[in-house]
Amino acid sequence: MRDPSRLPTSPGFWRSPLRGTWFTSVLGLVLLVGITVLFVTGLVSYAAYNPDLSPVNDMTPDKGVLGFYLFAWPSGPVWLYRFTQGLHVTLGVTLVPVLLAKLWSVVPKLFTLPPARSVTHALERISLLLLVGGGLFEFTTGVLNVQLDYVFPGSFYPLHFYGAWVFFAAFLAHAALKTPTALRAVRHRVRDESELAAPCPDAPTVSRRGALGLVGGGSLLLFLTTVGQSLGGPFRRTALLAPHGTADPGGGPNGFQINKTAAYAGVTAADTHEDNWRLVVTGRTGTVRLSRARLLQLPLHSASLPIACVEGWSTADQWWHGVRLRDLAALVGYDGDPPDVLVESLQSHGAFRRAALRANQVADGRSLLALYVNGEELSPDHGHPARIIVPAAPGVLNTKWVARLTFGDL
Ligand code: HEM
Ligand SMILES: Nc1nc2c(c(=O)[nH]1)N[C@H]1C(S)=C(S)[C@@H](COP(=O)(O)O)O[C@H]1N2
Ligand SMILES: [Mo]
Repeated sequence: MRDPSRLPTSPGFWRSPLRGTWFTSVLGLVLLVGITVLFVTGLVSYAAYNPDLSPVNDMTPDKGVLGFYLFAWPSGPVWLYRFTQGLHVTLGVTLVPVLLAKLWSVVPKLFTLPPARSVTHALERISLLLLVGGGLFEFTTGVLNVQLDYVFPGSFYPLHFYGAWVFFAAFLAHAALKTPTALRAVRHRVRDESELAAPCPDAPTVSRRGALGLVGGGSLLLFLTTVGQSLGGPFRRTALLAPHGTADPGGGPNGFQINKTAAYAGVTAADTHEDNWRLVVTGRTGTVRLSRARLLQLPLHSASLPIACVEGWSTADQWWHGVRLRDLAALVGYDGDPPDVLVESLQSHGAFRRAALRANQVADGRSLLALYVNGEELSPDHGHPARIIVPAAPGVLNTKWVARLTFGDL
């Protein structure tokens, strides 16, 4: 028998007996559901930042019409962002083996020659380039951001956001073309009528079902070693693939995950000392400066709320104690309906040193300028002497080491 070819552009080069419409279709249908959920939860996460409220919240200021769907992020249920973003990150990590297997299953198609037989064929191949490139790009940027802690400082959000739209457009076109084939193949167990089936296959070393089992097993393993970071509490220890919380929070009331430490933020003990620290609150009736002692004379309230980071990790509910944001708004002339607020921290550099909260978040009685957590003073790394905590909001909006609150319509 003559060796058909040694070049990947020849169909004979590809020998795996696993390739065929059925195998590709099963993986494709899993991606169809999974990637749709990823796209929706991703857009939801962007909306949760309230980027249309103030430029300080917006990580992708050039979004233009892509911001058409933005809405006022609600302040309940308290676990809302914990759920949507935990789902986004956990599902993204879990789908990695499925994506890689899907690409492997169609790789002969990427090499076919001539590159384009007609204009239509050329357009189709360009859309496949955007699909494959976009898919790899979105999964890579997502995983790098979660795993490597801002490898691209400041620029991750626009890359991942614009990339998502390009990828999803190509994905929709592909899904529209292939879903009928995929459903037929899975229903009638069609196997090898496709060009994907190797013309001279090697002897099988694993069945197609066995190969799917391996992919599923890989996904399950990734799921089990990731999901704990979104459950928090004792489950965090099972999140072997979650390198975050490298600053050891220790035990006790402040013993939950830390994002950026006080040292990282350049916030010193002198800055936060009672003698030096004042909370500056500005509003309709002017500015008041409150010492910690003065703050403690205001009515104190409690709320059980989680911290849920964009990176996918979250904590179980912590018990926060402090001054309600709406009471602080009332101090500067907003009785009744409080407006938006711009929150600024002592931190002088870094993306998350300030954030804007919407009126609906300020009005929620569970939104606090917290001074205590779980019955103890905030530790330096959790934002001593005072931090924001808002129900259902992404961690980014829970500014630590607060120095200044400016109430008014933003
Ligand atoms: C990240 C997502 C995806 C990527 C990167 C991807 C990539 C590809 C590529 C490059 C091809 C070969 C080009 C062609 O035959 O026209 C292909 C074929 C195919 N895809 Fe996808 N795909 C994805 C998602 C999906 C989804 C969601 C479905 C199901 C609705 C699907 C079902 C199929 C089917 C049925 C084929 C043809 C198989 C055959 O020719 O026998 N794919 N895919
Ligand atoms: N000033 C300031 N506040 C901040 C941040 C920051 O970098 N600087 N990080 C935010 C992010 S991204 C998260 S997830 C939460 C984490 O809070 P924790 O470290 O107390 O768990 O703090 C938020 N508050
Ligand atoms: Mo975060």
